[in-house]
Amino acid sequence: SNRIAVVPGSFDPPTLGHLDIIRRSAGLYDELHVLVVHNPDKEGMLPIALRLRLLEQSIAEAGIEGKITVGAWSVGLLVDYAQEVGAGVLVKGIRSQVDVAYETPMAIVNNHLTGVETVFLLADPANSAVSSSLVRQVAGLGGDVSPYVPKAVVRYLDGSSPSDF
Ligand code: COD
Repeated sequence: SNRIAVVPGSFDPPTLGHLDIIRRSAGLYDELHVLVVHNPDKEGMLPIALRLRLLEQSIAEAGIEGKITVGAWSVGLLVDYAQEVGAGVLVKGIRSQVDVAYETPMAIVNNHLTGVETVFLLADPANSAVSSSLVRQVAGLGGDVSPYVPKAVVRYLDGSSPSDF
């Protein structure tokens, strides 16, 4: 159904950019599945269970938990999960032409696979420089990432040592 959408990502860690896309998607759809997908091309920093917990806390602290389910997916195609939960839409955030170039072939292939549509939301310009990889790098070098991540992530990072990243 097109009233149910999946917002997939690595969320390693979740950022304010992710949270903005999640909040805006929740305004567009009746039911939202925020899905932590294991990306085989990216070596992860945080364990999947921790990303799930940080997402759940961030969503709850933003007060938008109503119609959102947080889950993880590591076996098989993203579109298989979408079919399983009856979602007709995948939502992706677009910061720049780089994101368009990365997302376009996936959107086409996913549509060919099951007919699922991909909806692109333009990133809030305030978040257009924010990425999980930048947050990992700044946190790993001991910098302040509080302008870029939800409070739950700040609390987690404050409790860990930079060498954990
Ligand atoms: N502002 C707005 N949006 C943002 C921001 C920001 N600051 N930062 C990230 N986003 C968006 C991204 O563009 C993306 O849409 C989403 O948030 C998640 O971002 P990341 O970095 O956490 O996740 P990615 O880019 O590593 O994506 C991982 C996916 C698993 C979603 C992706 O690889 C995917 O769709 N894989 C499909 C696997 C599959 O089934 N393949 C076969 C067919 S293609």
